[in-house]
Amino acid sequence: MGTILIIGACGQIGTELTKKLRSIYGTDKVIASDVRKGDAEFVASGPFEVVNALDFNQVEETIEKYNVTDVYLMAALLSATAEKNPAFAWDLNMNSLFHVLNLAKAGKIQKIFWPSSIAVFGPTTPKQNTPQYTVMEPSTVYGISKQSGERWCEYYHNIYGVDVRSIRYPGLISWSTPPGGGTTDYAVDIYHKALENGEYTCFLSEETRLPMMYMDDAIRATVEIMQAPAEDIKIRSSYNLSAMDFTPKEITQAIQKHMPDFTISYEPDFRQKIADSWPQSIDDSSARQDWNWKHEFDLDAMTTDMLEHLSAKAE
Ligand code: AKB
Repeated sequence: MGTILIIGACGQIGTELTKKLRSIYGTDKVIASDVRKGDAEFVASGPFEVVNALDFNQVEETIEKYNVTDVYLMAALLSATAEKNPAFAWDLNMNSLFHVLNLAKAGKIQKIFWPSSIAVFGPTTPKQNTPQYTVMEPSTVYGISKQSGERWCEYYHNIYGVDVRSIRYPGLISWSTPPGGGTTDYAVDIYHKALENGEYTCFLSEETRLPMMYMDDAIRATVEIMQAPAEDIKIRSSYNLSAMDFTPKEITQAIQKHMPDFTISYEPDFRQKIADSWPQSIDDSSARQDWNWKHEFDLDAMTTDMLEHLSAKAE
């Protein structure tokens, strides 16, 4: 394997993915890039390039400069932010994908990872244990872009032989990097506010159930799908992926096991409608069968780990 390029490396997933891939393949083998320099310590921790994912020439030049073989395209506008800027969200989420798919089609890179999301599903999708193949009528700009992207990934694989691999991430929860404008962000914020103030006002209602995953599991899944033999990756649109699902009320109860005085109140905003259009739980049996996916963290294990790390960080 040659060099890896991560586009959107300063975001919630990109930061942790960069660290993980560097620990596996070596610091010099993993080039972090983003549209602007993020955290100074992160930028100084290994090779970093300023790359605008929408600038085809810049992406191509970076790939040539470092003999890149594998690209992880993590740049995207998430669900809540995308609703505020639909035209830019469509431009970024689609055209950055076309750039890397076309570079792979031209033989300039060998392998692509591209994240999809549970947002590809919509209000007409079965909500419980949502199957891999089902009705998909997303009602958000983000969901429409991710569903279209999935179709293009499969097309480039079938027609041009491009080795592109993808996961439909659920909501991701991490202690080290803040989330970037999603509907599931409350499940990160709640831990911070519990430790800072002992109370939290949630922008979703107490019974809103959504599929979620701890970042450690999400990063491991990303590495594992990319390391799997090509013939094991039978789905070239995107794989359903699951670990846990919970409501704001249930995550509150999990936190209260450690902090009995923690309280929550509810003030649902525009993100409630987005959450209501998404599945409550996901059937990921194809990922488990095809490339041996297994999650490790449930709600209680994640809550213990989050509170431990965030408390240590605050000291
Ligand atoms: C979001 O809430 O937009 C993301 C996602 C589920 O893809 N976390």
